[in-house]
Amino acid sequence: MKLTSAQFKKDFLSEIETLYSTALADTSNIEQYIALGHLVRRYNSQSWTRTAKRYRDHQQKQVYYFSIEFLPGRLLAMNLLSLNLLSTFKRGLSELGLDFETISQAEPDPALGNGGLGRLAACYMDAMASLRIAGNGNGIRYRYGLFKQIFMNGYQVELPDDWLRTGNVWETRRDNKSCVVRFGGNTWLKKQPDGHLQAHYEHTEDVLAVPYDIGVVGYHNDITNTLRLWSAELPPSVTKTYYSQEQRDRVSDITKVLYPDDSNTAGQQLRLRQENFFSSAGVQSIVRDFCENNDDLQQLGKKIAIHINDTHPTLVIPEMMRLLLDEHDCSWDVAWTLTMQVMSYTNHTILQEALETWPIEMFKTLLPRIYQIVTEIDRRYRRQELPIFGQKIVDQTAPLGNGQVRMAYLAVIGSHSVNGVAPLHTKLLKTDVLRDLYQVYPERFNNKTNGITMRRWVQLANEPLSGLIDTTIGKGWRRNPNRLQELIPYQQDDHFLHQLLEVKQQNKWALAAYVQKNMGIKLRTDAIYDVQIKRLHAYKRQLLHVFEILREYFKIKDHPEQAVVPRVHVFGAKAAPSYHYAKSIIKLMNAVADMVNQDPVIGDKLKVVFIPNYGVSLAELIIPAADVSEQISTASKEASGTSNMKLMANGALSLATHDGANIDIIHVAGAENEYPFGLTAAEVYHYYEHGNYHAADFYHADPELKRILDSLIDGTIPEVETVGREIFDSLIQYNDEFFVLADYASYTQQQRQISHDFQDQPTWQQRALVNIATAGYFSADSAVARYAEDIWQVPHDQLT
Ligand code: 26Q
Repeated sequence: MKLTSAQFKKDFLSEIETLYSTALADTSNIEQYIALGHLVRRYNSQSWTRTAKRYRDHQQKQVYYFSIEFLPGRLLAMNLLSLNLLSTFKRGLSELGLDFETISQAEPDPALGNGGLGRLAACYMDAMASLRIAGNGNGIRYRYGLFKQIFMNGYQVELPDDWLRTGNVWETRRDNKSCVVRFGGNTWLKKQPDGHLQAHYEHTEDVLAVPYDIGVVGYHNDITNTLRLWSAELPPSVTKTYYSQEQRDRVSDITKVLYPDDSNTAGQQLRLRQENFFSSAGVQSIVRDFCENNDDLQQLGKKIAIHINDTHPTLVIPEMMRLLLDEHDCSWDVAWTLTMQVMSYTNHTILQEALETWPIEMFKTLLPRIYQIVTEIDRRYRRQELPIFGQKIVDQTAPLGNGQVRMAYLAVIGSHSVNGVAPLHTKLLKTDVLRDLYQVYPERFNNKTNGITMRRWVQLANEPLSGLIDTTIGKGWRRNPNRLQELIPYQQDDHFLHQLLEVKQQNKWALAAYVQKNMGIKLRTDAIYDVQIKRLHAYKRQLLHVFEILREYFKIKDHPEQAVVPRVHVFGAKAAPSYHYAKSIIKLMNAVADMVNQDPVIGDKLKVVFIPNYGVSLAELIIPAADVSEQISTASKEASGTSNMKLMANGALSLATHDGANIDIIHVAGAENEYPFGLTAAEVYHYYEHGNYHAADFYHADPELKRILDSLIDGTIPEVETVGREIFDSLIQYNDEFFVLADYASYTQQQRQISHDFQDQPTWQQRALVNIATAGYFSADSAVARYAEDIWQVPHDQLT
């Protein structure tokens, strides 16, 4: 869009006047941010209206991406980038004596997700809009997002994330699109005069689902799609009658807070209520919309696609059946054919404990009609497949079994497509996690390797790098990240490599300034920035990284006179509040950081910074500054990983196991440009099969490793008496579930290699360049284009 900075300033000042009736000088950063938000909305409002109209006029097939989490990040700068207004706003504000960055940071970062799954959903929303796909998000408007993390005495403490306190400029409440979701009560079927069975309900608990829509702006293309987040309220008709506080709370509790676990824990009824709430509201609104624009239900599969992001929205399947059967008088067979045509499912996990199941008793009580339908799906599945596959396979794959509703099985049975998120992950779905269902429906399984939006993760987060790329190969890469490959010839260009190094230095300065200001730790910017940022999980093995720090620490203590290549270890990680072991590791990490950082013998040779409250905004600061990307999960445990891709695109070299998308990064950039190490998935499975892993053998065989482990329990590290023992025992007594000790030697060897290689900066920058140049392979646009072609069957813009 075209806008002069003079016009912008005029509009901005008038917005400030309208909102606050005061002079600009009297407004706070948050007020200035809100005024800018209003302005962006005003500039973009016609695009949003036009997009909806265009889709309707062309009867374009709609994609609905159902996800219980969305992690969009701050939207002001992102929307301005997409509208091509970023530089105009920056210039205009600076002419008014204001700093865009400062104002921008006043925006609350909506933490409506735990990690990779929620962020992937947000990257895909951005990609769909940019590819002109009629893509809609469907999720929950949590009143409180993921907890804010602080450290007290090195322990994680959780504070509520009151992100809506100052309002949300990006959302529009749409009361006229509300719908009612039923819970509990009794249900029965009554025969109609025409022979049809009609569902009846009594004593249900009715909840009003109110949608809040957020515009998702496509990149320079006049498209604005919609992310719809649902909020639970009391239905208006009953607010007049008396409702106890407890009953009111039961309703508002549904969308009060995001569950802070990223792997399954004991089935909580409230979680199931959340899942049914947004699944039911979303499907109701889709079918209502469809019927307003179509009169032939048979067209449903041609006009809409519903994507199930992990099992959390699986109830869209029985909910769609319920609407077609009960409200639209379809026969079972017609309803089932339509439902299957519409639904597709992505699995994001390998860990058995993260596969969602619900106790039948709870499920039946909370969702009686949905349960009836699931029972019928189960009965027909068994009847159809029993003669072909036999009792054992059918028992092991049916939606109902062992007293549980098995959500992943229901999702596979009700969808025409099931995909994993990296080639290894998809292979493991077929051979392990879902192997029996793969026997039944081999044609449904396919791979869709994850992707990230380069617009946020390079263009916005790393402006110095983006500018350098522009002046080197032009701006074509901004539309088509595959064109980053045009950088490859510059491997031989010393001037370019030097500029690449300067860009990295500049980004390190920015991170160092944040750390100095917020943590009081001074970092040098010529050190190796060694970064591990992700949820705290035993399988992600932050512990292995801590062992490397201890190894370096002891080496410097033993030989203070020896030269070392300085390093800064950067961590960001939240632990689920109920995950005791993960919280113990956080305490250990902070204790090691304090010990190292305060030791005068160590000085600035080695620093450890565990930055609290990791999230999207901190990722944008940390990733551009990284030299080394730690992706060190036990092989076979990380479905894909996506921060590995973000770090690669910003020129970090991966220190990585043969797991998830690491394998593909190593393949695409070339092993010579990364640091692969450790067991393969096959070797891990071999250990499982033969039961011949003995962690203690590694401990006794390697004196260096023994010293590190002993330091957890012998008083070397201050203040870890309890957690040190717990962690030591997990490795030696309980035989190291995630093979930390098995991978220790190859890991530290690569770390030594990194210290060696980093001293040759021209070669290091060459390799960084190859990572940047090949990262286009992991663009969300390419990933979403493949979903569009293979699964949703919707048209999309070609990348040029
Ligand atoms: C389920 C039931 C009850 C409570 C919580 C949950 C729950 C919530 C979130 C289960 C799982 C999650 C999130 C999983 C997740 O983020 N998985 C990651 O998905 C990424 C995108 O595909 C992958 O890159 C990561 O490898 C995978 O760990």
